[in-house]
Order: sequence, then structure tokens, then C-alpha cells
Amino acid sequence: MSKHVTRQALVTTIGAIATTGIALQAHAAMEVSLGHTLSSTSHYSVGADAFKETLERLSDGAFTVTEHTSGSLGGEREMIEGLQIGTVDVVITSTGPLGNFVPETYVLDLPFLFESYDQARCVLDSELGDELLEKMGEHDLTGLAWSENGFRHLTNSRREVATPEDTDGLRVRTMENAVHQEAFRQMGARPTPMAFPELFTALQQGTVDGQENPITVIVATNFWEVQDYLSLTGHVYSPAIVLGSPILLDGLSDEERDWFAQAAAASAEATREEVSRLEREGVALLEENGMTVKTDIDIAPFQQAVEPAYEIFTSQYGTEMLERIRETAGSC
Ligand code: EAX
Repeated sequence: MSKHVTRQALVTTIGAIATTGIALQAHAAMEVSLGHTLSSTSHYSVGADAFKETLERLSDGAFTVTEHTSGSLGGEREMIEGLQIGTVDVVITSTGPLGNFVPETYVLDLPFLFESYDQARCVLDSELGDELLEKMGEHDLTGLAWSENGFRHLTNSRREVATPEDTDGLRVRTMENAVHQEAFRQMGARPTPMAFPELFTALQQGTVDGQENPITVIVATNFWEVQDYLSLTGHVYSPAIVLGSPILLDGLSDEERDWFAQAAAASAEATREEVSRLEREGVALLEENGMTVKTDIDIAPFQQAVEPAYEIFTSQYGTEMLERIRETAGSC
């Protein structure tokens, strides 16, 4: 009898070892694809490196991360769709197209909502930020961490822009974001929504006259090659988010999911540091590359011009979220 039990135990143990072996082997081969639209010199790539280093270290190599840069997996809207159907595992994206999937995030895209990097980061790191990350779960997405793109500024190939009137008739590429489009319409420009991977060629060919993006993106994309004028309007803070695919993440253990969360947090931190560095050094670099930079812009008329975007937003989505953001920002 005892002999039988022993044999039984032995069989079970061997079985367990075999299963664990298979599991480890499967994990060893588990390649995680990570996509974003920017170049390998960008702040997103710095974040992707931190994600890769952290996940591979915590999992002891059970996961390997492969980064796909420059929109090689598509634009941000396409990649978010990719997360929903499992064709990509992790995406670092601006909130540009996110409101199309998770309308609760539109509030973050309101112009002149945040006053400073410190304030924006503080709000996104608050409970309210966590709540918004969790909302992703209701839309077949997993919100892993708030990262950063930066305060957006206007560039164009036609003329120096110092007032909203100067944007009159300018064809400005915006992200595929209803709030941004409305803000530029109110300013007097002609907004043209477009996915980021199409933007450089559109500027080069003159399909659009201008675009708006943070210093980080203007530097990483060599926009000075196709844009002569930069106006430091800082008209909107552009959050980025590290999103995961529930198709991958829901199948993982709690411990494994926690590694992804830690990797995303490390990614966001590294990206924010790089954004801060480029905020200090980027404008000089752009000037060196021939851009005419308008720095001393009176933003009050811009704020006034885009005010109707707030009314349109609140008439559609109510005031509650906006009030909560302002309240949190006030205590930051
Ligand atoms: O997220 O589309 C944009 O202008 C974004 O700022 C860019 O893809 C980085």
C-alpha cells in the first residue's frame, strides 16, 4: 500500500515537473509585441526600452519584448483596435484617438486644461487617473499606466503664428480627436484629421500646411525638414498611455500581470524624464535646425478662441468629469 502511494506520489511529482517544464518553455517563447508611432530616438522608445528591460528582468526572461517603431503596426487608432483583437500586445499611444474607444478620456484632450507638467502628472497619478485607467477594461482594453507625450505646439510652413487670427485658413493636421478638431475650427484654422504615420508626407507634399505636436515629437520626427515656423502655444497637454491587450493579459497569472504593470510604470517614468529633458533642450535644437520659433505668445486670445470647445464638450459629456479634474488639479 505504502509502496503504491509512493509510486502514485512519484507519478504526480513527475507530472508536475513535466507540466511546469512545459509552462516554462511556453513562457520562454512568449514574445510580447509593443507598438508606437514614433521613431527609435523618441521619448516613446525610451519608454519602450524601460518596459522591455523591466518585464524581461522581473520575469527572468519568460517574456521577451519586441518593439515596433514608427507606426510599422499602423497608426494609433489601428493599434488600439489591434489590442482589442489581439494582434498587438502592448501599445504606447497618445490619447488622440482614444476617445473614440473610451469617451471618458475626451476630457483630458480639452485645450488649456492643465497649467503645467507637474499639475498634469499629478492629476493622472491621482485616484481619478487610476479610475480612468480602469475604464479601459470596459472597452476591451487594459490600461497599464499613464505616460506622457507633452504640451502641444503649432508648427506650419506658411507664416509666423502669434495670434489665433494668424491661423486663419491654415490647413492644420489634427489627431483623430473630435475635441482637438473643434478647438482648431474655433481658432479659425481648417483642421484635417489624419493618422500620424501619414503626417510627414502630407506636410512634405503640402496636403496640409501645419500640424501640432509636443517638442518631443517635433524633434523625434525631424519636422524642421518640412516646417519652418514653430509657435509655442502649449494649447493642450497630450497624455500618453501604456495600453495592454486583454487577450494576452487576461490569460496571465496575477504575478505576471503585476510584472506588466511594473514594466508600464517604469516605462512611463522613463518617458516623462525624457519629455522633461527635451523641454529643456529641444527648442534650441529646433532653432539650430532652422526653425523660426515664436516663444512669447500671449495665450489669452487662444484660450478665448477655443472656449466654445468646452461648451460643446460639456453639452455632450456633462460637467462632472471636468469638475473632478479641476478639483484634483486644484489640490495638486
Ligand atoms: O503619440 O498623432 C500624434 O500627433 C501623436 O502626438 C503622436 O502619434 C505621438
